[in-house]
Amino acid sequence: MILYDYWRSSAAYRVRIALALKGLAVERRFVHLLRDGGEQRSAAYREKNPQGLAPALELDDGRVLTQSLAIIDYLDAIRPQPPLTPSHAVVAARARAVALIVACEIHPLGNLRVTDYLRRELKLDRESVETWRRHWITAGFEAIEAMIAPAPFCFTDTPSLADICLAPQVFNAERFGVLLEPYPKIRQVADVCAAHPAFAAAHPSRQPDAEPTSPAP
Ligand SMILES: N[C@@H](CCC(=O)N[C@@H](CS)C(=O)NCC(=O)O)C(=O)O
Repeated sequence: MILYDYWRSSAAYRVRIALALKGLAVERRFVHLLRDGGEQRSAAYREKNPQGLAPALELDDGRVLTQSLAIIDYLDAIRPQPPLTPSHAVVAARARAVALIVACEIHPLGNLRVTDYLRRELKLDRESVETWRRHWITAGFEAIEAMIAPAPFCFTDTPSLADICLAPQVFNAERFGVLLEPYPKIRQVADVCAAHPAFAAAHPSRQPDAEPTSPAP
């Protein structure tokens, strides 16, 4: 399998965590989100992912999967151990709810193409865009803080989809200046994730395409 990846893509980061948890090795191809107007927008990459977003996972037969949560569901199906969905139905629903808050209601509002649109088309200045981004992260984190019950992961003693989505979002939040002090449970889960080898291996700073000094998009 080939993962189309970018070190600082938090959606790709989710897939990297899932791959590491499952012990699945993949070939990596890097899609630079800022170079040449964004390699994700190139015709060649859109043949892989018509949305022009990272990540994408190309299977050995050439078929391509997109959307990080769908890719993670696929990995869970082909390699059931360790399971990423809690066995108890209510806990599973709660874990998925946290994952969906991150993936559907925080991340898309601060995504590169959205913030580009705010700047270029709606003429918002940089500070206004950063205020927008922090607003939606904060709204999501307030809800997640009220929902999770660290055990020591969000709901369970092993990582679930909730943790796989939350840890990369915490990385993003810190990158954009959202302080975690008001969210002690999120902080606690993030620290537990950071100490887990699969999460550590997937961290942006550990990726071959990492650029520690590049500016925030
Ligand atoms: N919902 C998608 C989101 C994918 C996504 O937005 N990826 C970002 C990086 S985290 C991206 O490629 N952004 C490029 C752009 O906005 O142009 C998923 O979970 O895979």
